[in-house]
Amino acid sequence: MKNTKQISKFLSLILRHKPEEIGVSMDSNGWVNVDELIEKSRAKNVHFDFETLEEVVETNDKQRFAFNESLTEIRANQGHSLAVDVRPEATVPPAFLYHGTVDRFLDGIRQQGLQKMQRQHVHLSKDLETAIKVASRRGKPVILKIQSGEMQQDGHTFYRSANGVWLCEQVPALYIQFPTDEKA
Ligand code: HQG
Repeated sequence: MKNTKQISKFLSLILRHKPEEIGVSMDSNGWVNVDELIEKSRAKNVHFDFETLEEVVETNDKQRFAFNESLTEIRANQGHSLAVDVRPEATVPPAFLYHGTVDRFLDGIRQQGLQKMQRQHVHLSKDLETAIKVASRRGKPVILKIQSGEMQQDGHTFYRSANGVWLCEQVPALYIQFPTDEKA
């Protein structure tokens, strides 16, 4: 009934370049109200409902769009010609997150905690599977359980990237649960 690709292209135009095309308001972080977007698009003869919008966000090959936590706002994740700040926003993390690494890094991590090394942030995941996959790039996975809830309460900031990766500046060793040492 509706072509998600066409809608995706239309959303790119509105959310990255020309919100004024349909007269929708956008805040300085690129967010647009979902109901307003649907309504004002309809007024310009572009018809889609919330379910279709959800489908476009979820299935988009390059994860071009994201909803806010409460699904009331939507924005493009990148590619703006408008001056908006689309850095991930600070978010309350789940109580625990995971980090997959390998044996040879454990001494360093015990001493300095998790550091961002060459990246902008330390990468953490909500599920074990992802952590295992990340670690497997380097060898036999060692999974660290991070007390992210407690960390956040103690004043550390967490971000969730558009593709679901959890990010932070560093993880002090005191918030890291190491697997029980099996060394004989
Ligand atoms: C380790 C891929 C010693 C850390 C994946 C990790 C992921 C320490 C390595 C994304 C340490 C850094 C991120 C310390 C941390 N001493 N070693 N104090 N602190 N390390 O690649 O998390 O392909 O920068 O355990 O999907 O492995 O880039 O981080 O093993 O999401 O799109 O130092 O990379 O995505 O390695 O992987 P990385 P990561 P992309």
